[in-house]
Amino acid sequence: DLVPVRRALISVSDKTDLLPLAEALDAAGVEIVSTGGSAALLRDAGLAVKDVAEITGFPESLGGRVKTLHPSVHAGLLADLRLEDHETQLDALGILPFELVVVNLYPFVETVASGAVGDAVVEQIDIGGPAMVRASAKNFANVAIAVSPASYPAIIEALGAGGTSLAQRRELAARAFAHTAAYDRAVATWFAEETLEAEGDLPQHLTIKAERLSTLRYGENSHQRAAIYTRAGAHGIAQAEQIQGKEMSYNNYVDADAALRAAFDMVKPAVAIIKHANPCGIAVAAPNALDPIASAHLRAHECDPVSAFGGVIAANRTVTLKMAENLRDIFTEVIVAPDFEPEALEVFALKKNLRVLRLPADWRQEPMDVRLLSGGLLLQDADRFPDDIESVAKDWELVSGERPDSAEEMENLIFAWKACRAVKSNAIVLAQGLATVGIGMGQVNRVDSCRLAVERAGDRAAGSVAASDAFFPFADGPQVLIDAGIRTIVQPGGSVRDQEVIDAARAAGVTMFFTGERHFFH
Ligand code: 93A
Repeated sequence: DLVPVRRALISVSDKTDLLPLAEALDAAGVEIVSTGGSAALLRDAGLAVKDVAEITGFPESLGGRVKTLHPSVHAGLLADLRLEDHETQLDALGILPFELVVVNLYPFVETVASGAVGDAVVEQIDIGGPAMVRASAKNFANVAIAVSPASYPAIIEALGAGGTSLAQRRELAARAFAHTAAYDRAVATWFAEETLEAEGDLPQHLTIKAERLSTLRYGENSHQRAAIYTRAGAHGIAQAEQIQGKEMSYNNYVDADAALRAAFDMVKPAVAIIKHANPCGIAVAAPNALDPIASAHLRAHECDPVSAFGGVIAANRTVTLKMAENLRDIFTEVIVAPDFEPEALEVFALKKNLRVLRLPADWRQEPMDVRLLSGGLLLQDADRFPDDIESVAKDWELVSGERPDSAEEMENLIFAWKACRAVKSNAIVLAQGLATVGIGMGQVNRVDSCRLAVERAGDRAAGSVAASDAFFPFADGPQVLIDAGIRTIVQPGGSVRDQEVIDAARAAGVTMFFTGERHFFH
């Protein structure tokens, strides 16, 4: 079953180790037939090569799309010389058979990985190559097909042994079909994704690749195993640098991410303090504050100093010495920020247990949210505010009372509305001067969230603005806010009882806006 090699067809994109193979073929007296680039390389090395065009009598055309797609090539690959009839027909057609085919395909996967799109990728879909590979592999009784430089040494060895063996050709054929199958799968995947992307759709298939970064002491509770995983190319909390402190826990990571969500929704210097994934204070720096981030922290802390004990803090600016000093006597689990003044780190160094995390330089909110379910998962666009929320807010529907007369009032209302997104539903946020003063979170009815927010705010409720993450189903919730002296309420609107809610606001002379957009967070 040895098939001596008399004629070889070479057409490769990856030209690694081609020369030693071609030299061995040449030395063994094998005739080499080859395509444009491959032929040029071999000729440059001084080897005798015949152009495919000489065999086909047809020039390489259409910018290379048609090179080897010709019966003179394919009859030479597919003829089964165990059959007398095939041999006679080849003779009659004046076609010579190939006993060795060396082909690897256009670098499709590499082209996609390089970031190419559209026609540039389509042009890298090899048609003639796979046709030759599959033809030769089907005809393994007569032809040896090499799709990878890794197969060359065994072929060189076979030349010396008088030809390729059936076992060798069969193994090469199996690899060849695996190669073209993988190639077509890559093409199909690209098409599917490109099409969905073009239609603005979510992906049909989802592969989330993550590598274990480290095991954690335990999970949410001490009897649960846990580890943190990092996704390649991501720039999130998982990639943050821990500068000091005890090992990060599972809950620390969850809370740190929640804190970032709240702090980075704000454009001005802002701080969020989180407990159990919920904010107990979010604030922007006071106007004209000498040390804006320190000011933001103190104001966030004042919202609920009791709950802030053992909190997780995120700042959206470099943490200053002043802020570090203010934190000296406040028990804090974690602080995460884009950076820290060296002097701030010196102060933190005295608090050995405090975990200090520096964000990756290109930290950004994830564009998508994933949540595991039993038997599947949920994927959604991340909940975002428009970058131009100030101009969007100009179009909020005023359903009761007067439009706030100062820009500061409006800014405060937008602040409360944004802060709502970081609070677990049902969320009610009371704010004054760009700082939360009362937060009602995670209640299963909205009126309880209103009561909680008002209770937390105490005498600060009067004169504050309120934001609700979703519409009020009844007038009872807004009534709690109104009775506490809140003058302005922002909410999505859209309840069947909107009119009752509007009437309650109007009766109290309270300003109410409908945003038309909900910000549930579960
Ligand atoms: O454009 S093709 O699909 N049409 C063909 O007829 C054809 N024949 C060989 N691509 C074709 N090839 C591919 O060209 C081979 O699979 C190989 O990857 C490449 C080698 O081209 P060159 O020898 O010019 O570098």
